[in-house]
Amino acid sequence: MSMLSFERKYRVRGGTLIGGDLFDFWVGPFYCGFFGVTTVFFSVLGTALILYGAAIGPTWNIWQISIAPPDISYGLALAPLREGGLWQIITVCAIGAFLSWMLREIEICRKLGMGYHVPFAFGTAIFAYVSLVVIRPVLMGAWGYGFPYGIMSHLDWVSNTGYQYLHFHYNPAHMLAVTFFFTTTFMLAMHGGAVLAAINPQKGQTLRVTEHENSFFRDLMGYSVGELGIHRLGLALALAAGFFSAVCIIISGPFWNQGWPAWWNWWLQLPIWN
Ligand code: 07D
Ligand code: 07D
Repeated sequence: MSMLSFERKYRVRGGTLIGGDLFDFWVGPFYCGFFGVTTVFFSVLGTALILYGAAIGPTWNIWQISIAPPDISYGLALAPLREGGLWQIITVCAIGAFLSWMLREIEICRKLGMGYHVPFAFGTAIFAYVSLVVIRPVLMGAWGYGFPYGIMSHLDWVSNTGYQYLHFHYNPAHMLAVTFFFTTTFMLAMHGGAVLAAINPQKGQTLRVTEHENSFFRDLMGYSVGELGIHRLGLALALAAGFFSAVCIIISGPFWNQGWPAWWNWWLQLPIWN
């Protein structure tokens, strides 16, 4: 059975959240759906506005193009296009496109009768982005706290924002996020390695199965999290990385406005040291 005829069996009507049958069709291998249309709309408009911003800006150098948010003095008001208004509309387009993509994932899950794990995971990435350009700026009282849209300029923003808190590594939620990111890659490397070692044998060698992977880890360290468990663990670690990233930036400013090293003074003030 070719892949396409196999897929055709699952390409059923229904499961849409909005629009009924109107956009319930496929373009080649891609499902359309109402949210496919809105994704295209927001992405095309957002990209066109970035290109417009580049055109009225000083450079076409891909690394240096930057669409900056409004000055802090604009607060939470709308700014003129050339003074951050573009950034504001592009932000709306970006959030519109990301949410549309997530809702399209949900519709596909509904059609296939699958769980919502993938859209939930993407939702965590969207939450991290929204925490940077909406939640924290609103809590701080100005859109100017959002990051600029440029390949190098957004790195400058991360560095500058980090140093405003003296030493961002002392932010406890940043510590958790970093640890979860590192653990995610560690676990993925172990899992990828274990699967390849078992099911991708050299020519002439025998294929091994999941039980061999389990036995490997039981032999190695007395415990294997199991076939389903490793994927639960992977998802949980990755989601925690994104979640604590969002937390670490939301608390920087709105809930803690000194240097992060000073946050640890509670440790020095513990009564046991007296
Ligand atoms: C591999 C999936 C594919 C996605 C890719 C990204 C664009 C932007 C823009 C032409 C893992 C596609 C890129 C569509 C094109 C123009 C104007 C995901 C994979 C390949 N960053 N960041 C990068 C974004 C933030 C930080 C690279 C986006 C925060 C640091 C790429 C966002 C902070 C470093 C990029 C975003 C931050 C980067 C590679 C949104 C904290 C690097 C990304 C929407 C999160 C690295 C020059 C990658 C680099 C890098 C994109 C937000 C920090 C350009 C779309 C503000 C420290 N970021 N970033 O592989 O080399 O992601 O930068 O929030 O060192 Mg960034
Ligand atoms: C926001 C991206 C969302 C993406 C979406 C999708 C498209 C479509 C299309 C490819 C969250 C976009 C899709 C555009 C593409 C096609 C076709 C992901 C987002 C929705 N830090 N730090 C983090 C480390 C330092 C600082 C997070 C490490 C310094 C600040 C992570 C180190 C200082 C902020 C992290 C380190 C500093 C962060 C980023 C080491 C600077 C943030 C990951 C080893 C002097 C940011 C929510 C993330 C954050 C953040 C890691 C160092 C400052 C935990 C490992 C000490 C200001 N840092 N950092 O959030 O939490 O991904 O953002 O030194 O704002 Mg840090």
